[in-house]
Amino acid sequence: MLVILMNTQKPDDIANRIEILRDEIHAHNYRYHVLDAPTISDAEYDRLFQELKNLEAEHPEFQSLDSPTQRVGAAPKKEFPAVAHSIPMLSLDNAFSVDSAKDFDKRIRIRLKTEAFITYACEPKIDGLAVSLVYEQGRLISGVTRGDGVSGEQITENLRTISTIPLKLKPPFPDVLEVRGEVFMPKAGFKALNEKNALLGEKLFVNPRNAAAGSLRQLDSSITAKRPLSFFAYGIARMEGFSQRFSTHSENMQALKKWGFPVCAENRVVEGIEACLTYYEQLQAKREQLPFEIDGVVYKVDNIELQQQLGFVSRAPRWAIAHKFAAEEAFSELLGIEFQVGRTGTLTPVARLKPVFVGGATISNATLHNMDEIQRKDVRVGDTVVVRRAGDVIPEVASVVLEKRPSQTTHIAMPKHCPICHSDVIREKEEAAYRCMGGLFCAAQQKEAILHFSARRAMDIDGLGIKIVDQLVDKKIIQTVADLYTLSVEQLAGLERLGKKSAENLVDALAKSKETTFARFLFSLGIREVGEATAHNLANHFSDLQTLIKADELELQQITDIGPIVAAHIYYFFRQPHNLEVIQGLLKAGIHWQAPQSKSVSNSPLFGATFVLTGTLNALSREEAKEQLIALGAKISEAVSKKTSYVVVGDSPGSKLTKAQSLGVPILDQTQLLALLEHAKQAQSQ
Ligand code: 5U1
Repeated sequence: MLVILMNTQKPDDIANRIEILRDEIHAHNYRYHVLDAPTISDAEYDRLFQELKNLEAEHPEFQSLDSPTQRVGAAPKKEFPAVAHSIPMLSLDNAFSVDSAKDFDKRIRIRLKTEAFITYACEPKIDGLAVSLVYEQGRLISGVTRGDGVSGEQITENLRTISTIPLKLKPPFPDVLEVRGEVFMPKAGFKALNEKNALLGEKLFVNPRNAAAGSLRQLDSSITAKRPLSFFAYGIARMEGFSQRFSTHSENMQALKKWGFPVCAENRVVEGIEACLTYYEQLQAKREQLPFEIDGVVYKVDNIELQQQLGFVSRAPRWAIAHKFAAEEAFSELLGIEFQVGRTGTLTPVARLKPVFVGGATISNATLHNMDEIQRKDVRVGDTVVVRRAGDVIPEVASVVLEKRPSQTTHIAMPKHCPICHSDVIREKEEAAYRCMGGLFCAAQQKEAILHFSARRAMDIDGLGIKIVDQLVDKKIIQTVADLYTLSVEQLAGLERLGKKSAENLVDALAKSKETTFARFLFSLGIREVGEATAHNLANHFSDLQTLIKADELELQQITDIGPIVAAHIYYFFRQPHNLEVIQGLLKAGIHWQAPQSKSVSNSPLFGATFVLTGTLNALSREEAKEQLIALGAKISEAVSKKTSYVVVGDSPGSKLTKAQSLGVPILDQTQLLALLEHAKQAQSQ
């Protein structure tokens, strides 16, 4: 029976009752959400919850962040603060075939000098978002996204709203505990959320992962609280002040369960790689029936001492691997073709398909890459085609089912005129691509040029998305990137779906973008074949813009990585009066950057050294690495050659690593790069 406390009670009694209610409700939450085995009715639960809410409202002095009432969300935030992880959040290497999974096992046994079977912990790879949770004295005090692995965004309030994440641990627990795991949206919750959103005419999510990501990134945690999110713990990153030590990963998982964390029931411990492969097959067969999306399985060496012996390569452990499921495929009908016009005028054929569910999302468009591909695959409108989707990559038409070809099909031809601006479409010599010759007269190219200009790695104009650019160009408010800087709050606030506040923010972002670097500015111009690395090399070589504009093709070819084709693109870009006008407009609008400090650069020990970066960098972003290296007088190259001074290797490096090894070029991991940058900065400042 429930006892409703009256206000006449003494503060100690009230505090005790609040504590009892919290513990009881936490226990019921755990039984309901984690064990799926409730022991009281919904009505009884609601009564307990209401009593606690009333007491907390009457006695705010006893309010606590780990109360179950706090799961409803906190006041909206302005932004998520960035916080460094105390221990980096590692990523996993991938195996896409049985052979590479076997190679993983072989590498481990060679390193450990053993022929014996390795004991592996096998787990589903949940398709969600990795987070890190920190508990002090058993209470959740911080929750952070993976971010770049070194630091992430503090989203504690949002994570508190997830019913399967414990706010308080079950004793006995360590003084400090840092837990890693995955937040995800179960399939049923995703379906219900999209059905509700469809009824309300709100945005539909593409798949459960995107829905989970969108829900976690809400600045208003009361919105997150309404989203059906869940969590599985998959590792302990840090444990302090606990008498027990665990010698295996599976023991860690058992301890996490005891402290109240949900741990996936599909986890198994097996002996040897063949047993891992059997687990993979079994889980793949079960994949459709699982209540959550998975994209593969993870194998981890179970013994923690062996994990320590194996260590890491850059940011991935040598003792674990994600064995990914093959790309998903489905049949669909090719209803038609549209040609999309890109930034440089390239026309890409896009297949319009009868909607089909594949790889966790409904697909109605897929790329056909280019005309050569269409011919090679002999794709025709009316065909039944195989649509393939792997991870986050753009879905593609993989092949045609010739046996199902109807008697009436239509061959696909490249249009002679641009579908957007009706200018001529030309195939340039020795190129696979066809291009619209409309240049910046073409609205599609204008839009792409503006989006490229404003991208994070270019001028970094926050809040200028495709919907706004579409309206600005379609309504002929702007035509070039220079026009962006003439926009007023009133003009922007007049656009659909853009309130006054967002319009003000966008004008602020435009003003902020005016302070940039020479390299970013050059990259943002969208000169053909001038990516970030080439833009950096140009900025490093030329002391100012006017000297670059005047440079001839031969001079341009003296610069690292610039051959005759790229040199010609740069040369002709600066010979177009229209481009010079746009540049003039941008400078007049106030875009500026600091001139290079060549004297101090020549003091730098990295002056003149050539770096190639490969793989994903976590310790600092690729952009930051490049900017710092350039500032220290180094050059960035895309290709490894005997002349390369260093190759910096991040996660999942490409063939550049193998090339560097074969040429004997020194290889740096990210920690070594940081040390080198530090050393060079010190030397430069002396
Ligand atoms: N199940 C599972 N997913 N997952 C992802 N375990 C697991 N472990 C990970 C990651 C990134 O990393 C540790 C091996 C460090």
